[in-house]
Amino acid sequence: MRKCLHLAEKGEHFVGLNPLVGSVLVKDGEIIAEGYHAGYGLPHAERDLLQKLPDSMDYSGCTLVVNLEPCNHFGKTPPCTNIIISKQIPQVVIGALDPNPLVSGKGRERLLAHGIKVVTGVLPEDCIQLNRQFYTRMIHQRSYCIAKWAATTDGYIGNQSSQRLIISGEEAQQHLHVLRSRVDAILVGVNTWEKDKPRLDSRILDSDVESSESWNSIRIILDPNLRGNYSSESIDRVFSPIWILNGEIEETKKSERGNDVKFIKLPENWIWKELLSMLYQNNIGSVLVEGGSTTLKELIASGCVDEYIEYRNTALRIGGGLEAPDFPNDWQQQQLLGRDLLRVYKVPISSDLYQ
Ligand code: AOF
Ligand code: ZN
Repeated sequence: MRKCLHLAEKGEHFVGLNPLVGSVLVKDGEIIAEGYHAGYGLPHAERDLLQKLPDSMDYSGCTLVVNLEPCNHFGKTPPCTNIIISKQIPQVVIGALDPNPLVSGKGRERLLAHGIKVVTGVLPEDCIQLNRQFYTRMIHQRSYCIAKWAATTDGYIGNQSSQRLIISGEEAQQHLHVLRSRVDAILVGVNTWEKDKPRLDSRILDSDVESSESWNSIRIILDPNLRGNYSSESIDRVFSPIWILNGEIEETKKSERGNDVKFIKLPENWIWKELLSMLYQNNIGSVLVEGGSTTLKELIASGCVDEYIEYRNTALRIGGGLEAPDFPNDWQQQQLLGRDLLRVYKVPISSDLYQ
């Protein structure tokens, strides 16, 4: 199973909204073939493995091991259970069941119904952890949501004035830019958009690796009363498509420099769960919410945060200002980045239902 998890990781950055899946074929205690899901729309791990082997292959005594339950539905690719059954594989070992309502439990049932021996729940926590974004999306039918803020030693994320306050040092900034390059969208409230004039990019990373990948992730501004400045000059400081979630208009246009700008109308009395479901329906698998204070507080109160990240400066006190959100749990991970303490908490996903 550990080998499957390693193989699965090869699909990182390519599988889109799909899970990371690896598979091995074992005979007499030895791995005799490997496969993995290499990209969105491409064959699943099991099919990738099996289709590389000769048609004449005899599978007696073989066990197929996979970190996610084999699927039983037609998506972009045909069901993995079909090929497993047609090859007469006698035994399948599954890390954790698939949370996708189209599959969950049904893949295993179908294999059992065809007389295949099935073992489930092998390293289930590790299997779920690897795909925690996928599990969260499937369980809640919304985007995976990360709340991030930078705080001073005395617990403020900004001052009361209209001036921008720089809290984090170089190493923390660099860490943040890697994080930004890994999410599908970055969201800020209108106050932050106006006050900080953020570019919301991953420039430190991009200048290092010359990668333009991160430019394509969506920048989202939450502006229910449409108070922000969206002139071309303001839009064009960002090098990515911009979505403005608001309560007034629905409109798509281009800025002067050709940036995609989309005004998306929110339903009246919207709640965060709906907003994140709407983003998920628009193919946003993960969203990083960066502030400001009101946006973060409301989001956290909604219970829709899956991961909390704080960069706490250990040497800056400002004596008053906008308070950092109340963090409801104990941090699970702490690491010093220069003079900033990185603190992370990931909401646990119970493996009970997936074994
Ligand atoms: C597997 N093995 O390697 C993967 C699975 O649109 P499709 O056909 O790619 O189907 C996507 C769904 O299939 C996805 O939501 C998840 O439930 C399952 N992914 N299943 O047996 C794999 N990637
Ligand atoms: Zn499949």
